[in-house]
Amino acid sequence: MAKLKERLSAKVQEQRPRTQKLLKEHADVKIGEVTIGQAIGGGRGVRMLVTDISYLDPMEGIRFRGKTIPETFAALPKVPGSGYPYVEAFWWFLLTGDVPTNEETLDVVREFQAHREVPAYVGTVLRAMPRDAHPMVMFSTAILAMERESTFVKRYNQGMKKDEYWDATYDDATSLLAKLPSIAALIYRLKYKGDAQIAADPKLDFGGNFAHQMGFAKPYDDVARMYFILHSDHESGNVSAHTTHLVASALSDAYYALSAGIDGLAGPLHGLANQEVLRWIMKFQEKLGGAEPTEENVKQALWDTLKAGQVIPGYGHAVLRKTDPRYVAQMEFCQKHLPHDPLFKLVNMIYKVAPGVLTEHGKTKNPWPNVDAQSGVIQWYYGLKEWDFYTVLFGVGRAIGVLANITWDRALGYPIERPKSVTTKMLEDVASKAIHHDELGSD
Ligand code: NMX
Ligand code: MLT
Repeated sequence: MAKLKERLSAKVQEQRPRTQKLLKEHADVKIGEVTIGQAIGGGRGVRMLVTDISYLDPMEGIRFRGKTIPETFAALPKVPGSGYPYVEAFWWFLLTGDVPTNEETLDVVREFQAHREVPAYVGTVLRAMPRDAHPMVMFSTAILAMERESTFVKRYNQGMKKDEYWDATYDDATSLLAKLPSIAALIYRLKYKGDAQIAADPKLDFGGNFAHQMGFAKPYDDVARMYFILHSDHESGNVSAHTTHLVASALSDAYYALSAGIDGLAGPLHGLANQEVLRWIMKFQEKLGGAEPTEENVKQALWDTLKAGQVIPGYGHAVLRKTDPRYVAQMEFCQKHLPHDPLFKLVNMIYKVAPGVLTEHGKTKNPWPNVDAQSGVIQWYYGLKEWDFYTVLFGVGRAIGVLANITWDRALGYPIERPKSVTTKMLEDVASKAIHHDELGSD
């Protein structure tokens, strides 16, 4: 058994009694209440999901297993000659909450290498798709096409016991995750490089092999490692994580669940915002027609966007109320590696101006930038200029978090998700005090 699975098994045995005790002895204890505004308004602030893998504080931003982004990068074993950790070490850390040793990390590296090969039929499926299919459609389709590989389904059909579900989910998650960088690179080279594919290098790690198969030289391997870790998890309520969790709760396997989660990530209010940021910037530069960007013309373009009834991509957040620390981490990377890049300078200028414009506009609860405002600049600088591919990069990273989450969902026996609906008339009756909310029933 892989070292990681062994450790995870011990953690599962430790954690299960805690969840069982809460359910058995404290199931009626309230952790909040739901208002009409929350029921209509996308469940904002409703505490109804449980995960120990990451937590998002509105002011501080994300912590992975209790660690901030800089603490996470500092703690995990680094790839030799690289400033960034192995993605494989991060996977161990998200699953177990423990920082792996170098030896443990290399065990995961070998496990991923053993599962890296993408079935040939995935290429056949992707090549049969229209060449103008969006890369996110191709990514989701590739994942879904591999569903026939699911160990969970095979074992389920053989009568697997409920307390073994996590074990089969772990196997599916490992096999799927290990293939994602190669699938992403296959899509990239198929769509933009005339289908000139680059074979995997069996010696390389997750991030290193991705850079290699994409055809980008160093330090793109570090960019990839940083990018995948930063985008991995943002607690459970975001659309991609919640969708993956929801679909998996029906015991749909990891392939179905991740493919659905990726579909959610493809929305412009979620992960697609990273391509929208680049699109906005390119349109803005086109309008300038060679003139220098200034705070004044940036401000004007932001107002034009708002007045046209559109959102400023890369700004705002459903939970965060300050600059996203993932934005800061990428900004610091740019300050170190590409301080004089014109696109980076422009993004900084937008950062200077946009929060004021959005505050004056007066709608958004958070005028500060999120992860997507900065991420395209780095890709562009290193030569990845096909911005409609950017959300696939987000998707490879997000898979790490959501696959860790559904493994734990099955370990802790979380049931099928099925919140209750009410009708508009019921809300009107409660609002007018014609009935008390207790009369709506509790199921
Ligand atoms: N530009 C213009 N208007 C905005 C923006 C923005 N960046 N952000 C929020 N608003 C508006 C929002 O559309 C809403 O308007 P209305 O009342 O007319 O419906 C109002 O402000 C209140 O929204 P909030 O409560 O502040 O935000 P909410 O939680 O509903 O939505 C986002 C959060 C992230 C969907 C929203 O801020 C947004 O659309 N941002 C731009 C797209 C983006 O960058 N998404 C990426 C998020 C991160 N990710 O990767 O997923
Ligand atoms: C994410 O990383 O999922 C986004 O920031 C959106 C969110 O957390 O709601």
